[in-house]
Amino acid sequence: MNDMTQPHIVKGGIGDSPKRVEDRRFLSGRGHYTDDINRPGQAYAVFRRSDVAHGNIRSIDAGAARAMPGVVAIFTGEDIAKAGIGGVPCGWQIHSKDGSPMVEPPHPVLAQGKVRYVGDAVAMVIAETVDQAKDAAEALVVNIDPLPAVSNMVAATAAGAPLVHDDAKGNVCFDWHIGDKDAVDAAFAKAFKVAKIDVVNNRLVPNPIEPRAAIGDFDQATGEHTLYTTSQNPHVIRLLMGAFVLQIPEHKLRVVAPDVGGGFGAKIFHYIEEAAVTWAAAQVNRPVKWTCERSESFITDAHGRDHITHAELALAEDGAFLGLRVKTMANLGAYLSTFAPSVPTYLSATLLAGVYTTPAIYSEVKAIFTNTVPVDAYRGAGRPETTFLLERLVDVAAKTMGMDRVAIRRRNFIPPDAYPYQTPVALQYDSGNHEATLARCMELADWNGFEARRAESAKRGKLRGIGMSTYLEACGIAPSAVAGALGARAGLYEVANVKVHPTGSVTLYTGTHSHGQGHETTFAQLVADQLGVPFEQVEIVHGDTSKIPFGMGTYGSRSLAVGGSAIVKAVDKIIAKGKKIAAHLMEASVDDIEFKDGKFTVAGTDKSKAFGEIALTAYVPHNYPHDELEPGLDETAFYDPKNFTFPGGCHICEVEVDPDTGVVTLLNFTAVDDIGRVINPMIVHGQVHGGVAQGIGQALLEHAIYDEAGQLLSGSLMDYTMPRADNLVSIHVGTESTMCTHNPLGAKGVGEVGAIGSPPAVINAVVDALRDYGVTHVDMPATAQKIWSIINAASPRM
Ligand code: MCN
Repeated sequence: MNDMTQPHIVKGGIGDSPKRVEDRRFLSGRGHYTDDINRPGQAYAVFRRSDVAHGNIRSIDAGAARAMPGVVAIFTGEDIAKAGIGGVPCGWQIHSKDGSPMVEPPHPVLAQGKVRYVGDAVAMVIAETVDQAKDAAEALVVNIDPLPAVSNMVAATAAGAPLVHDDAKGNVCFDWHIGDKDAVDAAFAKAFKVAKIDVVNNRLVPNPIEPRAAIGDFDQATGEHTLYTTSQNPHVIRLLMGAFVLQIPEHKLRVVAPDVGGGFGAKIFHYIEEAAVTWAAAQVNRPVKWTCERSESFITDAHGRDHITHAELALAEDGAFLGLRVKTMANLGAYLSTFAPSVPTYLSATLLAGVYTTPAIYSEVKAIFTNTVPVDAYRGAGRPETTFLLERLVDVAAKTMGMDRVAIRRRNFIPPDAYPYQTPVALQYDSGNHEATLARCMELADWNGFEARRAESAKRGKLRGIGMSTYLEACGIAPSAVAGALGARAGLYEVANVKVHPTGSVTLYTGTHSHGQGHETTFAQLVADQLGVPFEQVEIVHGDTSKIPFGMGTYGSRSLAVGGSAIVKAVDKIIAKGKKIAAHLMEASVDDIEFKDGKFTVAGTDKSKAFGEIALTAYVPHNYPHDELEPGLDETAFYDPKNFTFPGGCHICEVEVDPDTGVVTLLNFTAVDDIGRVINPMIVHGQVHGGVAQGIGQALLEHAIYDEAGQLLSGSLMDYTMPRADNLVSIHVGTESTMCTHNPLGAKGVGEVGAIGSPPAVINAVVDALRDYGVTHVDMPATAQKIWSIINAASPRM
């Protein structure tokens, strides 16, 4: 393979920061999103949804609604059942401690018999216009006998709690564990001190700018179905929907995910609406379009996080971590979403070593059904939860031991020469240098000058705090063998098809999907750099199953490390074929042909052929050895990574708390991340900025709150606070690279690091600001009301 690890920056190549190619259309209003697509003769779907969290459907009377103007069709769960349509499947299977498989209730496309959360779809109305469909949906007479609901994990696991699914006793989906319990018990038996913490990882609503949308289209003449959908994952949607839900053979099902206005994880999954419009289009023989409204998104897009964890850390007299014991309850909501079981388990508990040499770790996870929207991966998925837990616990451990927060981290860091490092919880990290990222971040954030700044704030009556997190995450999901062993129902390799056109321009077809990450730019840089063609001559195509051989989509910061490596592999094949053509043209041995800077040269001579000439020869093959070489220059490669990639780093946050109001103001945020080789520094900085903004949102503002009856109280942007510009600060970003050792790029993922590293840095800063009040922990979000109450409870102000 190409040696990609030697830095050599050319214009538009690796390491350069050309402006994002895609921004021309986004900034000039020419983005083309699912809702911009209109098919001739299309009708509109609206879903009637349950307004109770739990209940038996007694009857649905569609008589009057059917007679309303413009109504084309009305379907209920009974129609879906009659048509033999399966439930939406889960992509992972987890086994409980006793070996029994997780309880996996089918998620029907439209509710059958029972509703299980507010937002559960009970009927689909199709009409000539959206308004007509809405009116008819409202006119449906839906009789639901309400049942007692469980809207949080404490209620769901209480004795005698109502069951969300009859076969999930105690509402437990699975009860899983990892690590060596005996070794951990032994570590605690010899501990000098034990640090303990209880943490609630707050439930989040994803809120991408573009709400979900889906259009089903059916061509009676060919029997072909097309689904246009806002998805990060078109091939996997085709696989799940075609094979499991609608039983449509893949060659008759095309899934197109055009421009997507942000996903943050919420658009990885296969949702019931996608299957519903695809099926309905064939029933009514017209395209059927559904566009989600914002309030509907709140109660139908998979939510994120929602873990409750108790953890204990055994410490030696010198501050060494001896053992870690963790117990987590994870809310899965009412049904299993596509990736849900993997989030609290393999994406979370396997990271419990963090950046530390803790020799013994044991973790238990109980996954719980509740009468709430399904919960699944949200930017970082499992890794923010573990990082928050660990980095808060390490601060508590420092306090327990009377040690400095930096010193205790340094005492326990995995040293650079210990890599590759085998953790006690399955993962083997390939590279990292935690001291380097820590030192650089402390310098950029002026950690050592903090106490003077705190004294200055005190003079103004403000409480100033500083906090850090030193994190590591696993991304580049995933080696197929590992994913398979961990319960994934598909391997997670990636595909690239590189087509060189006769005049030397290139189209790259990739199985990943860009929905804000800038792949059209960075992937073009990759190809341009390797082939020595101008960056502007490379075009990237993604998001259409009819154009791309296969793909596993974009999530888990996998696109560069896995998809980019597939690109390198395909380009290597192009170069190998180009060398054969060049050898033929220059009457030399293939072994003597070198390829560099867009030229094929006979080694040791000045004889060379430009890449464009070879491309033309490949397609217009006069004097071509047809017995040895097929015409064309078009190669496909599949890349299955050997391991995850392990980005890490240090984030430092500085805040000021107003003791009179409890308002937390961010003063400074610094992130130094190790993401291996960087393709486009500007895009990488943007990814870190975006991720940190999301982490700050979780730490200070966002919270999905259900009442006891299962109503989402924070179900609109009036009640659910997304971070706005004035909640943020200018974020200082640095990179400090150790190369990934197992992919040809040396690159690690960056898409989630900001959301993973930042929440504990913010809360550690808030707790530090409150140090004089004896506060040891603050659950997220650290709202003004919460902080004001803490301050007033600690020392009532008159
Ligand atoms: N990159 C780079 N050098 C590196 C690593 C990455 O130049 N060493 C570039 C990549 O080429 C790519 C971008 O940075 O252009 C992100 O790459 P990567 O880390 O591979 O992440 P993915 O492209 O797979 O994106 C997924 C990740 C996830 S999981 C979520 S969630 C997320 C995110 O990216 N959602 C986003 N970033 C988002 N950004 C936007 N604007 N919108 C979302 O919905």
